Amino acid sequence: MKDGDRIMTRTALNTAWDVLRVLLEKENTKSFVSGQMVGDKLGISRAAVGKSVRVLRDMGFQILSVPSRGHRLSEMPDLLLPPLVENKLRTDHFGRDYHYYTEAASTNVVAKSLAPTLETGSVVLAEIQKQGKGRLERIWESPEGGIYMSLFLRPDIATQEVSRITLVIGEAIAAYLEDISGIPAMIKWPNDIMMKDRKICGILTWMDGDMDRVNWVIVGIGINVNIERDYFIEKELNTAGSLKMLTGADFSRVDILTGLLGALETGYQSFLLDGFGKIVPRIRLRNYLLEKEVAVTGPRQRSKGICRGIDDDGCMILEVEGGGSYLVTSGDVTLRNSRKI
Ligand code: BT5
Repeated sequence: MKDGDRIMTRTALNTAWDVLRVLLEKENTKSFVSGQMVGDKLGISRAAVGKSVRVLRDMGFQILSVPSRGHRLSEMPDLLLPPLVENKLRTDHFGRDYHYYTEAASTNVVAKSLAPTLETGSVVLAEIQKQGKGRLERIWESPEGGIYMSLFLRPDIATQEVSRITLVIGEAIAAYLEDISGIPAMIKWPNDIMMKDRKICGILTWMDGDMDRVNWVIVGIGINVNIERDYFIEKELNTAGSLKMLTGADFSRVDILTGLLGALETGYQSFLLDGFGKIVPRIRLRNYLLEKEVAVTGPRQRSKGICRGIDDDGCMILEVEGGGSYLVTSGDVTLRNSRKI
């Protein structure tokens, strides 16, 4: 993305996206459409259409323009622009209200600031994040080539149930990533998705509510898609991985984003309609920590033991050293004796 778009007004961008929408219409991808026709459709001048075409070219679109015939889209950059996402989205709600940024400090922070105006299924997405957040003030590195989004939800559930949403979303992400890559995807309780022992995706859930009711939940999702191995080496993220690194292939982020939003919508609806109990067995099958030695750091304590499973409420069953087991409701889990890879 060029610097130009940062100083470009929203209106110019919105017009460019409208022109792109027309060029994306089925019949117009196969043949030329005249500037006059595009202009008439949008109620703008031919010159304004020409300007939008130049804006789109600057973003990386290849558009053939032939005098007396018009314009035709020939190649598209892998950007998550609203018209490209709309074009492939097959959901009822998720992603229909879509807030796109070429760059943001953190999409969770943006979503929080927009909260009063957002609804269930609203998505805030940025191509890169400058201050991507992990849990406990940690950093989520967010270079070009990843997907950084915050999904906004207004679930009618009790505050104690919010942590289940992280697991429900995690299960849907894991199943989807496994499906498209052919590589098994596991959930490292409570918020990481692991493939081939590498962290491919992290989830950061924020909520607002009181003792009785949840006002909103923001599920921040970061997925490493087309990020090179060298990037992780440079950042000393020894156990991070990307789909590209594990498969050797480049993925279409638009396809992943839109497909994933479909999977997330289905998973979330099933959670609301059928209940968490229906999803727990699938979460258990993807338990990356099962029978592994772990250290859990909670708000007040640190315990060591072996993960013996996940209970019906989504808590981790920890068998502690010296016998006895207890349920961990939240916390930060590290693998003991794990090799840096
Ligand atoms: C997480 O935290 O894994 C939650 C990450 C959530 C990121 C999304 S992106 C969209 C939304 N907006 C935000 O600002 N955040 C959310 P945690 O479990 O605390 O893990 C953080 C740790 O993961 C770091 O301390 C690093 O060790 C490692 N890490 C950082 N960047 C990574 C990356 N790109 N890939 C894999 N591991 C990474």
